[in-house]
Amino acid sequence: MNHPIDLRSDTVTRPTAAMRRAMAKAEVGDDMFGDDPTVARLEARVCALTGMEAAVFVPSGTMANQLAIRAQTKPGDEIICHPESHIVHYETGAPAALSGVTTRFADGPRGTFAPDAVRALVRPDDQHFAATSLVCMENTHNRGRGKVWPTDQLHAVIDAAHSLDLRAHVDGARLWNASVASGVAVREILGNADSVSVCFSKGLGAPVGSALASDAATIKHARRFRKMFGGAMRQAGVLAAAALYALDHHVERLADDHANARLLAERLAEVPGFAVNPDQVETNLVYFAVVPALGTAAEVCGRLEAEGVLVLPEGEQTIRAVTHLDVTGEAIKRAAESVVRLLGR
Ligand code: TLP
Repeated sequence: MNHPIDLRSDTVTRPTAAMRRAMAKAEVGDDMFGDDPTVARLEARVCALTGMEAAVFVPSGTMANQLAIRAQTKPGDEIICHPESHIVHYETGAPAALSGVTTRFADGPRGTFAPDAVRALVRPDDQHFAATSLVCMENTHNRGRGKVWPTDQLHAVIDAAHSLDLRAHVDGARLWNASVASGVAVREILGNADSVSVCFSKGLGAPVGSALASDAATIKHARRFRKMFGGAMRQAGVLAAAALYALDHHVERLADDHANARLLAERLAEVPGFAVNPDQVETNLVYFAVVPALGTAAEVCGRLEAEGVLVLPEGEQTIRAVTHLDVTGEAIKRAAESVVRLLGR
């Protein structure tokens, strides 16, 4: 297999030559002494984009989410999340392990939920109960097949949280995709949210890096936990330079990834035994179900790998394909042809 078309995740992108040049030129210093000017520039940029007061650069989206939880809850508290959220599904039980909190599930279509779900789940102020302290939303929603939260609904959940004295966090690993797909600026999407995590290493194509943004007191608190969790870095300006380059050059082009995802879904919809609705492809994630007669998702992924197309099983019969910076429209067409050739008979 010479050049596999890698659709496993938008995390697989490699830094471009221009991004590497920006990294090589970065001014750096020891960030633990507050000496790295490029990290400072990135954090200021994140504040401007999100409308938040302060931000902290961290190695991963997982760390950004976990700092948000640790800094806005106390051990023994309860948080409200969608059952399919990344925080619940893919962060190795970290809310319990790192923050000592329990989780209640607000369910709803494709990773979204209604303000009423929050009202129904919040615990009364009574000595028997865990104190509910934080609501987490994810936009776009990964396991919700790249769903963009309707902005009004997101704001209504934030308002409901605030009226109940809860904080509201947005996992915005792919908030850039939500913004490009909806045409709504990131800060407008966030409205009155209390904190947001954003990633530079997904669709934006940076090799490493995420940020948590919030009010100054929360970020000050989060910096302590960043150190405690082992995520405080030194000459991190080389990484921040990649993130700044990505913000300057790789945001608008996410529209290409969204168009390619749709193209892929339209082609896959023609394969008998594949269930995918192209109209539901809002951003860069394509989830499709395969009928058992074609094999399990893992078996189908194995056969596709032999054809040079890498995708991920996301359940017994479900497969995820993700479009990104390193796959062109041409490559997507070739990937779709391989699938049709292999399975479309
Ligand atoms: N998601 C990864 C995997 O962990 C599943 C992927 O390939 O999609 N929030 C959301 C919504 C995410 O999708 C991810 C990564 C994260 C947080 C965590 O980011 P990292 O991988 O930087 O810890």
